[in-house]
Amino acid sequence: MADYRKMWEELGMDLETHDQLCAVLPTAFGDVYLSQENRPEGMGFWDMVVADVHGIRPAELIEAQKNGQKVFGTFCVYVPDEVIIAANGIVTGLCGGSQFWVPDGEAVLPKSTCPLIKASVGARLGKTCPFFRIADMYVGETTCDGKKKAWEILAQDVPLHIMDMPQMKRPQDMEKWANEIKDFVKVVEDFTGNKITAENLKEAIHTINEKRKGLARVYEARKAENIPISGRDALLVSQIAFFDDPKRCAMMTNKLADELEERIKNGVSVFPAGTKRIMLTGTPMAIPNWKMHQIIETSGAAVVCEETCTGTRYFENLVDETKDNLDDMIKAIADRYMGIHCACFTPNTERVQDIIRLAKEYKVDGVIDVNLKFCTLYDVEGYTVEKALKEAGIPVLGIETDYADSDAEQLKTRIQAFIELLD
Ligand code: BJ8
Repeated sequence: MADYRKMWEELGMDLETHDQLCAVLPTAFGDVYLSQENRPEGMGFWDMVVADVHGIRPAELIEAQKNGQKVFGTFCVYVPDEVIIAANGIVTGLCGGSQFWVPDGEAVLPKSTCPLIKASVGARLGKTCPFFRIADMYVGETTCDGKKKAWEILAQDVPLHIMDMPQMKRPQDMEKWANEIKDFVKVVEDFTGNKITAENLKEAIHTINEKRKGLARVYEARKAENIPISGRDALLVSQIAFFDDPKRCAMMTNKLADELEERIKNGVSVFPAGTKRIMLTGTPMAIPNWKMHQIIETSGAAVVCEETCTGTRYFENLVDETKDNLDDMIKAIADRYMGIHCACFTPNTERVQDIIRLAKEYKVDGVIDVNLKFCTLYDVEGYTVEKALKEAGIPVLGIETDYADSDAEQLKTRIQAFIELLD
């Protein structure tokens, strides 16, 4: 690992505490990733990125800032990257996925808050994540109550713009959302000093669509009977996509997809024939949350799809690239993002339809509905999701967990029992 201490120091990070995180991450990564056999060669890129996750990309972002670019930190897949990229800004994900950050979050938040929020706030307040230190502006959204209130804490010393999400998808809500994006255009223009034009927005739409297509190709390969990539590796690709440069992400995912397609042709699989195929649905798994994938894939099954925001919800559906004027493009962006079906909407029948569709497309033997503790939205929606899956004859197991390892053994027992029951 290169030495980034000077950079972290200049970012005002708590180096001593950060050292503790740096000490545990390689072991966790080694246990989950490097212990796998027959991984695609293309994963070397992602291994390298994770090995220096707080070094390589942060250094690039700082370099870009020196050249006048602004970095926007986001927490949700509803924030339209296209707008930021059009204004020559950079987007980086900020969601926290490690138990390491939770205690610092719990110092200011109720314990009964979802771990994703506690970890994100903890990463910021504990000064142990360079991305939180680097971002010039945070972009929040009004998706769930916990996040809405967390913005008030996170906004203490960083400019924070909040996008007001509709709660329903009626025509008036769609119009409101398009207006919200128009306001965001103005905010980004003012903050970057760069005008968003039809030309640069068109180009940004194309860039982000290409990134989505690359990710979609990797996922498409997972539909094959011989599974060319593990769920753990595919998850890592999605997680890093939130941080990486979008053009490089498109290039590397396409390169990986080439290899996966070749593996399919040659009958190469990372799992023995007959391995049960599992789809995960539910709350997002921010890096380095690899817990469920690790448990499932060391229990004799393979994860072949994630209907989550670190899965299909991140890349499915493209923005229409045929529009030529700014208003039509913004409308096209609004339409595409309203095609994401998060549990923060009511009703949310489209998500249930997506889950059934994906279960069939990926030929899964069973679905695990996994929700982060204290996420009321996904927990309550679990009732509808699980009922629909049972009606469709697809076995389903509901799980509630957090980032801690304390329930790992118990989860493993339940998951093994579930896998054994699959036909
Ligand atoms: S579009 S899932 S990224 S809001 S933070 S809702 S887990 S209690 S993350 Fe999300 Fe956007 Fe929806 Fe996707 Fe629950 Fe936790 Fe809230 Fe969460």
